[in-house]
Amino acid sequence: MTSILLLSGPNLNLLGTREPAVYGTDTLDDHVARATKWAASYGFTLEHLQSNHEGVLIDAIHAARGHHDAIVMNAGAFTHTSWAIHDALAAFEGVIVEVHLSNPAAREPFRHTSVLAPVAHGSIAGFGRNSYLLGIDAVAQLLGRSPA
Ligand code: CA2
Repeated sequence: MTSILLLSGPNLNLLGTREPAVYGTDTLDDHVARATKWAASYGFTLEHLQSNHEGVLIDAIHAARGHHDAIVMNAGAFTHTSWAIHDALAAFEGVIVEVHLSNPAAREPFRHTSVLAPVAHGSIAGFGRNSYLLGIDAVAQLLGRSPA
């Protein structure tokens, strides 16, 4: 069965508690629950990990090799800075989709660059609570799958 690893980076555990105008009112648990159901509609399983620590995310990417078919990742602010996550993702042989709730290109200049985008198959940004679902749609399309 196709298995997706959903990774959430720093501060995303705060979703739903602050900045609703930027990130919406859903909690991370809400997003994960919806993403899990959406993945199941394709027959995919989904495992989620959130960490505020770069090394924990890197270890999870390494552990995904041979265990997951795809990584959907919202790396939070590590998106703009972490060449270490870039290198870890580059060593993953499956599908990689970068996801953002907001549209970083429309925000502060430091958010305009993603150092992860070059090693992702593609990026979804700016669709709020639908961004994670669109990320799963992208995995399905890349794997040639349609809803069950
Ligand atoms: O739009 C996204 O999904 C981001 O990845 C979110 C990151 C930000 O650094 C990226 O530029 C874009 C930040 C996540 C922080 O989330 C919070 C949620 C509630 C309260 C405070 C932070």
